[in-house]
Amino acid sequence: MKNSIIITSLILLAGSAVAQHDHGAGHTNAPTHSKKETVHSHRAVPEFQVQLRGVFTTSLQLKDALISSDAVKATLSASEIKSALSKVDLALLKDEALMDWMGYLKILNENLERIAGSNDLVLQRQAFSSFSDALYKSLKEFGAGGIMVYYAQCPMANNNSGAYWLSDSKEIRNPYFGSEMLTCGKVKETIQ
Ligand SMILES: [Cu+2]
Repeated sequence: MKNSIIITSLILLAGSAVAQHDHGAGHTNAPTHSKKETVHSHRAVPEFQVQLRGVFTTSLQLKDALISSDAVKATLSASEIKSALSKVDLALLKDEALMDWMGYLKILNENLERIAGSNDLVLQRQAFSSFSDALYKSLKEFGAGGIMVYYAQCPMANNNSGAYWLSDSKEIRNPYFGSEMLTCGKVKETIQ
C-alpha cells in the first residue's frame, strides 16, 4: 500500500518533470524555491485544502508529544500523520502545484519516518523541524482550508539557528526543549 503510493508518486513526478523541463538547451534546472525567487501562488481546490488541513490537525499530536518530551508518543503520532498524508489526493493538483507538493511530500514522509523510527528526542526534534518547514510551505502555498494556523519560532533551537513549529493556538508551547523552555518563542506568521 505505502510502496504503491510512493511508486505512483514517483511516476507522476517523473512524468511531470519531463513535461515541465524539457525545453532544450539553456534551460537551467534551478531549485524551485530558492529564497530570492518569487513565491508561486497555487491555492489548491477546497477538497485538497481539507485533506491538507487533516495532515496539520493530526500533526498537532506530534507537536504535543514533543512538548511533553514523550518520544514514544511522538513515534505513534508520526505514523498517524503518515496515514493522514496518504489520504491527500495527488489528482487534485496539476503542473507546478503538483511538482511543488511532490517535493514537500517527500520531505514530510522522510522526516516522519525518521521520527517514527527513533526513540531519541534529539533526532525526533531535528526531524520535526524539517517536517514543520515543509508543512508550513505546503499550507502557505495551497491554503489551510479555512482554519487559522500559527507559525512560531524558537530562536535557540538547532544550536541557536532557530526552529519553527505550527500550532492551532497562538499561545507558546515550545516543542524543542520541553519543560526547560516551555514558553520560549514567538508567533512569526499566521496562515489561513
Ligand atoms: Cu527558545
